[in-house]
Amino acid sequence: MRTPADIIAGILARNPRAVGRAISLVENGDPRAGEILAALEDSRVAAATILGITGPGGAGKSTLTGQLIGHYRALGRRIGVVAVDPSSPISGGALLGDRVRMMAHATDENVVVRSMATRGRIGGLCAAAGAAVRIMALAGCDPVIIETVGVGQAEIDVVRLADLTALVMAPGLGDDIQAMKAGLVELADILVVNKGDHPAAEALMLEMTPVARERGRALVRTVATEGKGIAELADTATALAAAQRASGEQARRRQRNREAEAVDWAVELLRPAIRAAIHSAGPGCDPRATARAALADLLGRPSESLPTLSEAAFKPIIPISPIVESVEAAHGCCSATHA
Ligand SMILES: Nc1nc2c(ncn2[C@@H]2O[C@H](COP(=O)(O)OP(=O)(O)OP(=O)(O)O)[C@@H](O)[C@H]2O)c(=O)[nH]1
Ligand SMILES: [Mg+2]
Repeated sequence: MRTPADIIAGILARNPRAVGRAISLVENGDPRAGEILAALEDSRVAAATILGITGPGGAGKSTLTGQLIGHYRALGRRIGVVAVDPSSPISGGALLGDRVRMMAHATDENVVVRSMATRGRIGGLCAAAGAAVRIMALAGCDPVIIETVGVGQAEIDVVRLADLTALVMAPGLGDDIQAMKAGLVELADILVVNKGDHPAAEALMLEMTPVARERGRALVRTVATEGKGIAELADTATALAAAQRASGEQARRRQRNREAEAVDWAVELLRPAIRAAIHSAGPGCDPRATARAALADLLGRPSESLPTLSEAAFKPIIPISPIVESVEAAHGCCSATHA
């Protein structure tokens, strides 16, 4: 299985090794990746639902993902899971735990699982994970689930990869939930209160009910460890995905996501040149000024033509507002609140 044509044939034949090989070629920037990526313009990829699962560490994302796999397998579906690992030493153990949980499906060839590292790159997740998701879809996986380990930026990145995103919350996580509410509640399509068996679950449901209603988001209560609420969660995702497909929202989001992926690749491509320009300019005493001068040099433009640092420096790395607008637009046409 050496040529791109062989690998593509293998993916179409649902060979898990071909799927793994294709993802590795994209991840490693292999020249053969281009031909494989071109093959992903396919009706099977368009038809599959890409479901993002995000939320703070310990909320139960992996347990829920395991249950969703079981649910979809019982329906005879083939499932892909891309588990995103921010590669931090802190979360290393968590990912290992996830792998152990996925082992329940390890011998099932209709469950394709791949862990991907963001390698500490800011916004670097999309670059290869987007391709991984589409490769799995081409191999007949539907849905493809993208699950993050609950750490910072990756939680937002996952929104850019998915057709729809479930934000998993749980009682007793404290400050994390507050942080979640600030940003991710705006971006998520489905709010999940997991650990519904916890004594404080009712309070979190009461807190989230008006939040979901105001924003027209679905709200689902689950007990992942017991499989409760899983069918409702899956049905909600299916209904939302169908509505998004019918309204053209899915196509809009995929276009947006492709653009975000292209931005990531552009930054990756520029990185060595930026590093060289900064190195040759010398360290300087203000790293921000050094960055600006190096970039101006690289672009062959006067530095006055670049945005000022006060404009650029404190903007979020991902421009969130277009995503929020797009999510709002989607919910305008398909608000399904199961509170
Ligand atoms: N009581 C209870 N415990 C749960 C439930 N769901 C998950 N847990 C437990 O919560 C812990 C964390 O679950 P995970 O599925 O690893 O959570 P996660 O969100 O994937 O965590 P990270 O990968 O670290 O971000 C585990 O010990 C689970 O068994 C639930 O519904 N009720
Ligand atoms: Mg996990």
